[in-house]
Amino acid sequence: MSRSEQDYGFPAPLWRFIGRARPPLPRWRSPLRGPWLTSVLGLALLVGLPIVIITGLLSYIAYGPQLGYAIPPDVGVLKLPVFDWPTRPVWLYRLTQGLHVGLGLVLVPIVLAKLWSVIPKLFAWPPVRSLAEALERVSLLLLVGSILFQIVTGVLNIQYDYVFGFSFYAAHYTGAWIFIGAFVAHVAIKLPIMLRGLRSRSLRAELRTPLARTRPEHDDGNDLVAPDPVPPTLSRRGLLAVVGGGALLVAALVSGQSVGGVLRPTSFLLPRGRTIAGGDGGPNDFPVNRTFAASGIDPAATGDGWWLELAGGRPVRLDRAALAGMAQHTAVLPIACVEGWSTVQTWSGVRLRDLAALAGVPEPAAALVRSIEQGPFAQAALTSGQVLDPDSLLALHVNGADLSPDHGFPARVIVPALPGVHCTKWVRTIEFRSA
Ligand SMILES: Nc1nc2c(c(=O)[nH]1)N[C@H]1C(S)=C(S)[C@@H](COP(=O)(O)O)O[C@H]1N2
Ligand SMILES: [Mo]
Repeated sequence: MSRSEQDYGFPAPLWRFIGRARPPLPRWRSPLRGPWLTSVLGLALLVGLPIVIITGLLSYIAYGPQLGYAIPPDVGVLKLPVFDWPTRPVWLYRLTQGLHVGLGLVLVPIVLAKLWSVIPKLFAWPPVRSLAEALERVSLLLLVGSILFQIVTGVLNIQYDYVFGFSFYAAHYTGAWIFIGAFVAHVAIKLPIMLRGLRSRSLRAELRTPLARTRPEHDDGNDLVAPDPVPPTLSRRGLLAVVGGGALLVAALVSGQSVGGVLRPTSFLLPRGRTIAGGDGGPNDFPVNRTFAASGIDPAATGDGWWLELAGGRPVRLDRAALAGMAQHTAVLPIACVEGWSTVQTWSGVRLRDLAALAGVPEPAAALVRSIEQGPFAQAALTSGQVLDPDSLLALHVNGADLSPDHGFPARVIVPALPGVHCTKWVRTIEFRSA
């Protein structure tokens, strides 16, 4: 027991009894644990996690929940004040979602190191010593449980490994709010302790301290410093190098899927970062999420008999030749998937606003796009601003060639800054809604 009995107002005999009743809990004896180390790791997370939180919430808003087709469809009391997701800059969702997934992964080694640094507290005896401490420990249970839950569900989702029997979106969104609440409470409680911890040692001096001169930290009464430390086998700077190196390694292994270019082939570990549609270096040779074969669409449905239906105003039917006969527009736009990967290509086709005008709804309040495909990606909603942007297309071509079946032939939606999941492929119907 690292604290004196007077601290908690227990009568001395009771305190001695509690001490003797201690079960054989593991004793944590690393000489590296202490308030300074925990504070340094905490500071890194205090800077990084808010970015992951905010970009995650922005992703929910980017789905356009106000249009009624977002996932999760119903978030109950966890509603956010939403706004129409802009179409400029065109790389907005690429940036926010690349950061959410990429930084989220990069922080995993730091989260694990932080948990390692505070693990003695999990085994502190007695487990609670006051009501305030009991409340704090419940909030820590929520904090640690929710961040591990967010990491596990997030990683499984970007690996397309839906081993859990619940909706990823609903679970990750709910988990996010539990984490946000616990995180805010934790920062409020610990900020002064963290600042004191940071001031207790000099980072520069620590980075110059080799193993031979590594000594345990001064105990600030927070149960982190081992009462009976073993000799160090690693210096504190060595530990920071392992953790920082781990974060950098993750960055090197995942950033290629969002940054692209020469870094694309480095995105090992991620299923869509390196995969390419044809592998032939041709115009359609860029990452594909769901192949035509996987969509289960009958190939006959996308052949010569295919037509596009415009609804909501004057009903119009257009076959591919009719669409190709309309004014064509070309735009260089990213597809940015919610799973973090993105790819920038040169798309050509008919402007969505021209199709809206043709249908007699030149100023639509929204548009609902339906695919030939059935299932969760069968429909997506667009805001007025997304329909009217001059670069918003029903694309027929990519990089000068016909879209390949995998990329949505005969026609797909591509809209600047729109989450990839709403860039519907194998389009059947566009319904323009009046105000
Ligand atoms: N009809 C249909 N459209 C779709 C999909 C799909 O599975 N079916 N996948 C969406 C997703 S999740 C993304 S990120 C983009 C880009 O995926 P792609 O590479 O499969 O085209 O297309 C979107 N459009
Ligand atoms: Mo996606």
